Amino acid sequence: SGRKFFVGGNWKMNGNKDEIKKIVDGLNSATLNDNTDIVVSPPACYLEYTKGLLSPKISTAGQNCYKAAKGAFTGDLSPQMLIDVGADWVIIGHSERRNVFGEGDELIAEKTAFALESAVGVIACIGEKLEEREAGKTEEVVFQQTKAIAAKVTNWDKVVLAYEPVWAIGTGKTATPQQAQDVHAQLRKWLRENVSESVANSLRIIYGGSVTGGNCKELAQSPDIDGFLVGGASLKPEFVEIINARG
Ligand code: G2H
Repeated sequence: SGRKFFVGGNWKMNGNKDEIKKIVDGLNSATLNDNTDIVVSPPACYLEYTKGLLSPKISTAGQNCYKAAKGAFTGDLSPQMLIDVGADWVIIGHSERRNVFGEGDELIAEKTAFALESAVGVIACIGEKLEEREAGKTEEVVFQQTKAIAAKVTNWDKVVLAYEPVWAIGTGKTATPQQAQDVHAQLRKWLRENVSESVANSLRIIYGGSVTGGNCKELAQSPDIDGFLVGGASLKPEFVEIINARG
């Protein structure tokens, strides 16, 4: 496809200095595929510590940020702060931000635009809930989420789109390669019709939801799956197999 494989490790609200040191030692001593962009996303308070330990081959990402550089926004942080502690990326609109913290499409789109303007790459997350899939609304939901983001993005060079069906997140239920491929192909078609041919061809669309060392290789064969966003398994040694899933 010409699209460079991209694997992100979303540590969510896990880890402490001891555990992070062990995870990073494991990554630094592993043989990692040079044809993969690798990013890890520790809790924000450990971004600088993690960056300081990591091999320069691996980038870091925030798990969230706000849509302003600074100000009276207690408890939040800005893309400028992420850059200041060495992060190149930020995850925006993860299903836990949407569903636990109530973030909607509009806020997610505004955050995405502001992070990009601030020169932070964005891993923008979308995905349907189980009841939406069962009601046959998967495409409608992911198109609406993508449309909100697309309305505010002018340059897609530093965007990665993560398709994470909510029913597959942390549940041990992975989408089958065919289910994931189908949605990724539909998203690419949507981008072709609503953004541009070149964005449809170049944008990395990665899959997330219970990716493991055991299922990553088969998922990685699908032509429209350009990598993974990995939660639970990114805290474990098998993350290396996932990074190297394309071989
Ligand atoms: C989906 C994924 C990482 P997990 O949230 O973003 O987590 O791999 O644990 O399902």
